[in-house]
Amino acid sequence: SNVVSILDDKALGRALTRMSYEIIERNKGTEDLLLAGIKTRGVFIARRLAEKIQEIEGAHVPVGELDITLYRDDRHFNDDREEPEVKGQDFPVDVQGKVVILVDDVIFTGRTIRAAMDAVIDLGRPEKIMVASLTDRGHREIPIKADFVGKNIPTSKKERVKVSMTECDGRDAVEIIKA
Ligand code: 3GP
Ligand code: 5GP
Ligand code: MG
Repeated sequence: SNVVSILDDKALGRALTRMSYEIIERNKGTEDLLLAGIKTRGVFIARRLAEKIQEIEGAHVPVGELDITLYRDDRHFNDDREEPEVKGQDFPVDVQGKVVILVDDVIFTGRTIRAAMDAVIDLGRPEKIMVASLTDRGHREIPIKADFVGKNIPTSKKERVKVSMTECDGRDAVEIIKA
């Protein structure tokens, strides 16, 4: 088959639980944390992390949303591709002085995270920006790394990582779609 299962619902849940503990440990608690989910699935992942942090620490961590999309779908096959574009943001609190954790489902070239960093810095001066991604498929084109990763997935450039979240896909799963 051209579909390979990487994480089932239980494994995906455990990965998010581990990431939640790592976020708390690295920040010595939850003070000044702000999770910024990148639409679409990054927002659901950010909300799940916030729920788990609430269960673990009994602390409320606000979740904001960043809407970053590309001009074209074929960018990965086009040398003349365009950069990710920030369409908007919705933050419940000021980013000033906050530890802003950008949250996405897949990190690939790193260009989406770069655009997200620009958008956050435009809003104010965060104390720190960190990156959490459910998966890292490699192939970075700029020097950006994720601080918290659910699963590293070595891929070829032609393969696709399929992330399904119950909130929008009816189930939790990570799969590789072979080219
Ligand atoms: P997301 O909004 O939840 O991240 O880009 C729109 C959707 O297409 C994304 O959902 C993502 O899951 C999916 N997708 C699959 N392959 C790619 C890719 O190579 N680039 C981008 N930008 N999106 C991809
Ligand atoms: P980057 O900007 O790092 O190249 O890609 C990050 C964004 O592109 C993520 O938000 C993700 O939605 C999308 N993306 C890139 N490659 C994949 C992939 O293989 N699968 C999925 N689901 N999304 C991808
Ligand atoms: Mg994404």
